[in-house]
Amino acid sequence: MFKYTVSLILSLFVALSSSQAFATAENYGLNLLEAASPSLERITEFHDMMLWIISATVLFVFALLVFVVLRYNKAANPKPESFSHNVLIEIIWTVVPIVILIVIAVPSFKLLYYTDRTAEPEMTLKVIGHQWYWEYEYPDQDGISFNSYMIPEEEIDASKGEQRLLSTDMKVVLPVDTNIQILVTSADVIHSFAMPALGLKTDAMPGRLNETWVRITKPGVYYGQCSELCGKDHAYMPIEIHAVSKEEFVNWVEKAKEEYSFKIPAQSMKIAYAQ
Ligand SMILES: [Cu+2]
Repeated sequence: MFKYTVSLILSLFVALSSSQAFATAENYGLNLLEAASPSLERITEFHDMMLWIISATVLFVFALLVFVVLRYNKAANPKPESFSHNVLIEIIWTVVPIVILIVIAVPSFKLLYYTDRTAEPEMTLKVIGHQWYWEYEYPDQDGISFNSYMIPEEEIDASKGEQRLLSTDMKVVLPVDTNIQILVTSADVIHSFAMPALGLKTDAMPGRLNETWVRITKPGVYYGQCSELCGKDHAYMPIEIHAVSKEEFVNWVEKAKEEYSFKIPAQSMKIAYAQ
């Protein structure tokens, strides 16, 4: 038991001290993913600040409880005082929480408006949730459009770095250091477009166009999942984003225009041919 506890504590320590694997969750990981967008950088800062405030509050209340239990129990304090009000202390325990809430609210609202939308989008990605896959459109790149399905577990090729339940057949390719407006909607039920390493989570509502934005700071592969319970295959509609340099993106667009720039997505064609 002791050995187990020590190894658990050690593994927690290692998980806390070592930085996270890039853009993917790791076993027993505790912190947020390494930030790959200014939004997640700010979310992480806010999270860290909140952790201090929460920890201090919990410790203070706990210490107060211990003090009251020890100092004012029946044995230590046989004759209780008869007063039940103290104006000064009542003002303090009203004003202090209000100040703490203001300290939290100001950066919270700033962050909310920062992540809400970007003033100057350089391109747009439209994301449409379906039961159970994602459809992507690039309206600024001649309407490149495709569907993206999860790669089934038995077809996962680990040598290519593919991840079970996360890799998709069609990847979303986006340029780094570009303000990208993301429009999110749904064709059927409510889904949620979520990318933890980019600090994104926006509901995909049928009949509504929600907006968010991202600026990816590091090239790499990023994974996300639908984060709104949307039916039986909710767990099987991951999102895979490949962030590449601007030049690589231009090259990809040229190729993608020829391959996917028609209104019937490739997968539907496959199904149509099969029938
Ligand atoms: Cu979904």
